Amino acid sequence: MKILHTADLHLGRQFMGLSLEEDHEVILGQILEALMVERADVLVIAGDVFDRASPPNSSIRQFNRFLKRLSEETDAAVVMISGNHDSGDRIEAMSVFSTASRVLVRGIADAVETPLVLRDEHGEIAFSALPFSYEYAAREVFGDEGISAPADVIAAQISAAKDQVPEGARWVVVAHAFVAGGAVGEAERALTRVGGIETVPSDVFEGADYVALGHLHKPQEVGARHIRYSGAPLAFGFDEAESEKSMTVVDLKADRVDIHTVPFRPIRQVHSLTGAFAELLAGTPSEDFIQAILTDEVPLIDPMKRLRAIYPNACHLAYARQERAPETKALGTGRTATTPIEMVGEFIKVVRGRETDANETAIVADKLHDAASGEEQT
Ligand SMILES: [Mn+2]
Repeated sequence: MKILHTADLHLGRQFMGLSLEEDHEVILGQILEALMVERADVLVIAGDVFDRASPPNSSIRQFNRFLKRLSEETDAAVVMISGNHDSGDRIEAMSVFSTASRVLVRGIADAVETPLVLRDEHGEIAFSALPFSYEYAAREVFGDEGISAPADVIAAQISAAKDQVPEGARWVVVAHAFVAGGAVGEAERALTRVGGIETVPSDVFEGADYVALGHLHKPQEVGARHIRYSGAPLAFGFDEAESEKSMTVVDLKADRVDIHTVPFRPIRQVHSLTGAFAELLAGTPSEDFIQAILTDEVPLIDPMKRLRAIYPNACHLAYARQERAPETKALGTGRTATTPIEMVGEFIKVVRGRETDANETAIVADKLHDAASGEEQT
């Protein structure tokens, strides 16, 4: 049985304010391609399908198109859970009409944890899909006031799941959690709302033949070779510059798992360039996401605009000697601004050295109103 393990798609996410819709489109195509090339029997998406509970309609449509192609162009079974960025109810909605024989979609934790059972030449394989759940929700679902940390939630879900695994079947667990020992980046949101320990010990998965994890964005194993994060398909920040993203292909044999990765080929990569401004301007033009760290001693005039002539997706600029940067001139001299209009006024005053006039204030007020009421269609 071959499993293609992915996670943390974060559809709808932006990179420093730039849309990743095209990047995601290409990545989704590569998942379908890998399913076919690898002849995978099952696609696993281990949570964080979307970047937020209410993703843009364009992202929902994008995912719907992906699911349609998945069902029309492949025979793969699908096992999918919600992650901490998802609305559990939104993901759960996709389970309503799914065929129990080849699809298991779970958005909301349940005390009855029925697996998807598939067969290969070696026998049965049970897939337990454990949706992400906060502690307060799990306390209600499991009727256990003692659940006070993510480790307790997973332990309750695992215990419910284990009961339902058929005798002699191999067992695959899909979960969205921070397993102790994993390397965390800057893009992962904390899994506990009240603070405290958010990690789960890897031995909670005792007895599983493979654990397909979501949450940490770097591809990695934790605690054992068969407990793995596939990682996110795209780098979402400059802390992930130059990192390679991949899917994990798991070949589940009778008594062992063979694991290899299939790299994603993103249309835009993430680079952090350090050097003198003149050197960077002489570099090879690129559409990649660029962060420039300038080593120049003297502040430059509008360096970002000139950089973007070579690197149109340059989106962050800093000076190695940060104290010289004109961009870091502090706001907050004078009294504290209290309303959005006052804040914009303070900003304009710092930038231009004079107060806004009545006409400018009216324009600002008008734009703020449009933004607040969501009518700005640009
Ligand atoms: Mn994530």
